[in-house]
Amino acid sequence: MSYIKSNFRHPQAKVNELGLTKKDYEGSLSTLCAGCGHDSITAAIVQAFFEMNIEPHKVVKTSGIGCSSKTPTYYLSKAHGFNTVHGRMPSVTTGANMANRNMQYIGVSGDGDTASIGMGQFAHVVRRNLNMIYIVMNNGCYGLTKGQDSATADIGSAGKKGVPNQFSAIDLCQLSLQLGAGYVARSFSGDKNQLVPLIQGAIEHKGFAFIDVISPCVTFNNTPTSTKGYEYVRDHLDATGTIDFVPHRQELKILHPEGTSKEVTLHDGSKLLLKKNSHDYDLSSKREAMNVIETVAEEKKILTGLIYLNEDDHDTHVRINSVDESLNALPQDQVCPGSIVMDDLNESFR
Ligand SMILES: Cc1ncc(C[n+]2csc(CCOP(=O)(O)OP(=O)(O)O)c2C)c(N)n1
Ligand code: SF4
Ligand SMILES: [Mg+2]
Repeated sequence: MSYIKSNFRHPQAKVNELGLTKKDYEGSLSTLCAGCGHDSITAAIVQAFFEMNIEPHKVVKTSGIGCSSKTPTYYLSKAHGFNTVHGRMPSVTTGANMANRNMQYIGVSGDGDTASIGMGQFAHVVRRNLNMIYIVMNNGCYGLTKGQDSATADIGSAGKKGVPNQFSAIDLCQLSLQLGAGYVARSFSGDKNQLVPLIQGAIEHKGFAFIDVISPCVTFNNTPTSTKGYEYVRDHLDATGTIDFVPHRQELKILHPEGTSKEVTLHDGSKLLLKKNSHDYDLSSKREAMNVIETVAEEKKILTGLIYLNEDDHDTHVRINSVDESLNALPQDQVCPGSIVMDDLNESFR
């Protein structure tokens, strides 16, 4: 069920380069619990796309099943969307992307949707390096079905029922790194300043961009004994550094005086400015990224920020050498080989 929002627009509301206001990037009113971290991630997605001047109808938003997977209803109402079966968001997004590579793909999922029922699909969409943003709204539980521990719940962590989780957690950033993702980041729903530029960097990245966002479930997993609750997460954050996104046309010096930041140039010439903290390692080194995640986890902290970036890898379309045009733009003789070719093909399998 979704509720209709008022259409009122403040006459002086800020507009972007397309003449659109932030409201044009929103969706229906959220029906999630008040204070749910997922709503903050929705707000960050709205802001990121608004600031990047992306036409909403050029976006495809997909999701699986869960409170997290309901959120596409709350952003980009003019985008194309598909709310798939539980854990099947990757395959549906892959199909859409294969049919039309000229759209911006954003899939959102939950820790249950990704790390349990959808694990097989997740592994393969990463290794194929599909050009998409994949956001996991990670609350360590199955929020929609009343808070059971998920596969990302830390061992010993206890939600509302007070029973400590017995099993070790899957770290989705480590897994993505191992499977070959070129853009790996982690953030916290309560840190919009960090999350918005991370989403903007992911939009520009050509290939699979993974963002694990710790997003507390206020109803079932926000207790003092839970390692995914607001208080615990706030007290245990350890960022790789601060981050700013600079669109390709904007002057760098406006944001940072020279010498204080490390620049990473993205595909279209946009830049990510990273002000490193003590974890000063080579972002393009998978080994070093793995090492820093492990080191911070051993200190019982949560590493956030951009963790790994490899801009040189080829996305699925380059690897399979597919056509540039979307399939619906191709003439009939190119999409249909004709009965003679089909007969020959069938014959070759006999
Ligand atoms: C095939 C199938 N199995 C089980 C369910 C029940 N179910 C609905 S949502 C969900 C888990 C949701 O957890 P998560 O993906 O972490 O999302 P959250 O609600 O925590 O945001 C489950 C098991 C289902 N809808 N479909
Ligand atoms: S049950 Fe938890 S995850 Fe679901 S909307 Fe409520 S707070 Fe959010
Ligand atoms: Mg969850």
